[in-house]
Amino acid sequence: MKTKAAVAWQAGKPLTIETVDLAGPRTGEVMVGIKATGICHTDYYTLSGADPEGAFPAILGHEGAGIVVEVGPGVSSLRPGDHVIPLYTPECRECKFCLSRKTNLCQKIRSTQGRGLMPDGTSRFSIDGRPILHYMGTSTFANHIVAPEISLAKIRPDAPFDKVCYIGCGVTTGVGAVLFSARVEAGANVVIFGLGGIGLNVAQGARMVGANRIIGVDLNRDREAMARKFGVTDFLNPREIEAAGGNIVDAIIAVTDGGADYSFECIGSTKTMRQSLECCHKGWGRSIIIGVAEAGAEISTRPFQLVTGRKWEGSAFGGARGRTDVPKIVDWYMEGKLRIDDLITHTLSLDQINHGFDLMKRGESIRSVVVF
Ligand code: NAD
Ligand code: DAO
Ligand code: ZN
Ligand code: ZN
Repeated sequence: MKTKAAVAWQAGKPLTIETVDLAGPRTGEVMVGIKATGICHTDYYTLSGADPEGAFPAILGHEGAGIVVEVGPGVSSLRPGDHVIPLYTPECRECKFCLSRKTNLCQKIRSTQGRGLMPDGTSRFSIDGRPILHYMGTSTFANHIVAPEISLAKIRPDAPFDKVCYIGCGVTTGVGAVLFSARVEAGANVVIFGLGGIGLNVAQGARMVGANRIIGVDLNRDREAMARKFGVTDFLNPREIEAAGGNIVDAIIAVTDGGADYSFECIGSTKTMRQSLECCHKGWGRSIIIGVAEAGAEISTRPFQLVTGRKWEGSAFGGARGRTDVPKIVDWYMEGKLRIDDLITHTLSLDQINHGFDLMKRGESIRSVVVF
């Protein structure tokens, strides 16, 4: 079939809207009509050329929601009409990683997904016979996609696509990091570095579990009002603290009577990753790295920070097992336990998608959503 998509032809160039050929689903695959997609920092990271796995031409996008149109042979858990959220972290429930119960990083289709291909090593997208690569197993900047069954979470049919698409990455990454990766307990002191599309969701996750102080750190003072709405109790701007002769780590240690029980780095800077570890409480504080740093970057600290009980960890897709946990997160939103609407600051059409990237680069949006 023919469908419309925003195609990334090469790194650093704007996307162009094209009519794309999409081949039907093969064994274990499902065709989905995408109804809405968020634009995430990671799409920009790949488009900029900084992503070592980034390959072109490709159809980016990994934060979508839509409706099953057709299922291929052997598909048993989905049928046409089901509402779904595509998963860049699949859940096969049978690989060593899934069976370990220690990680959400299913590896069943990792090697082909990382090369922009379906599990059989080919692409379903093409233009004039030239293959166009998939992206993160999702490619939600296309009006229709084909994805593996294990990369689709079935969600309730009354959830609005233009809001719950954000659960495909940002909401789950932030809220999940608190609930599934760190398992923050009520009464804990939480520090969040970076109050953007991910950090604000860490904040609402921390509020959900009954954290005590939720300290938000951001250079952009405009983020304070929104952060307070999402649970941040204290806002710290490192530039203002430095201008007054202090430093952010000492400021956090002072506010928390010794340091954070949990800190979350939601920026992707190795400098703030170090601060995120060193602001942790001696003996037990845990620093969870969510931000993705530039390729080849390295982190450092004095090893004595670890000897004295601070822990450095990471979280991908919030530690969520997508097919199991994403439907629950959609329920939490529908039950009013999570807020999404305020975070979606811009709603755009597909042909405005490059404007969505510009808003994100200028720090003017939290989330832009493209509606098909
Ligand atoms: P964003 O741009 O919306 O937010 C980043 C925030 O950090 C902004 O508010 C900015 O003002 C602030 N900031 C920048 N430099 C700072 C500094 N030195 N000190 C304090 N604040 C600073 O980005 P986002 O969409 O929230 O994504 C954050 C990171 O998370 C990115 O690196 C992204 O690639 C990554 N990410 C990780 C996962 C995962 O599963 N681990 C998933 C999605 C995104
Ligand atoms: O299993 O090796 C692997 C890759 C897992 C990918 C997890 C991606 C998390 C960070 C990237 C940001 C996603 C939007
Ligand atoms: Zn994302
Ligand atoms: Zn698996």
